[in-house]
Amino acid sequence: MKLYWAPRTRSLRALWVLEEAGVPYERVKLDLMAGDQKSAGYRAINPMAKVPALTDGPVAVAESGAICAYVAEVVPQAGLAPPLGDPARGRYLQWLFFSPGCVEPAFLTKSANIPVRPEMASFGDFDRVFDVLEAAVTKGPWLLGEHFSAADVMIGLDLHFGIDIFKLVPSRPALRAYVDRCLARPALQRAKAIEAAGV
Ligand SMILES: N[C@@H](CCC(=O)N[C@@H](CS)C(=O)NCC(=O)O)C(=O)O
Repeated sequence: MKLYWAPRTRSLRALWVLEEAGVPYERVKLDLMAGDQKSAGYRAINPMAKVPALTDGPVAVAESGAICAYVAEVVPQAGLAPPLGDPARGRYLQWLFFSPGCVEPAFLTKSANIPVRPEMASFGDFDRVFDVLEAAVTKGPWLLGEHFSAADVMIGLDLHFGIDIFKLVPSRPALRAYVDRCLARPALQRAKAIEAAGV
């Protein structure tokens, strides 16, 4: 697999899931300031001209959530997704989609101060999103209980960024503890080290 990425972006999700998968992969760093993401060659991989994107032989997949799902599927031995037929797969898919479907628009509308009508917004309202996540991670250690999954990569980084970086989400004890469990994972530490080294 080949990961197209850039430091300090949503690429960290892809780096983390690949480090969790524990298989070799190649990294291709894009210089976003130089506009590498807008080249015709890269647009053939991700027509949105954004990072991250992943190729795997003839396969190309963009969107960080889809990359997490793809890696979990092609490296089943890493146990990053409940298999088809496992009842936990319902919640796994729910939390994977919750990140782009609910958390991202909640962050965007909050930070841009855009008023939304809860019954019209995909995410309801900001507080509801984080109340629901708080309930989901309170028992722990992971969203699916004892089983760490690719959904924790998406939601864990959403909460890390929302609390620690953007400072949009109040640091409630259960959310803080969950983020700390994520930050303690060696694979996330390796991903952050790769990001810091920029290679
Ligand atoms: N929905 C996409 C969002 C990707 C995205 O927004 N990438 C940003 C960096 S975090 C980017 O490539 N920005 C460069 C640009 O738009 O030129 C995903 O989750 O992968």
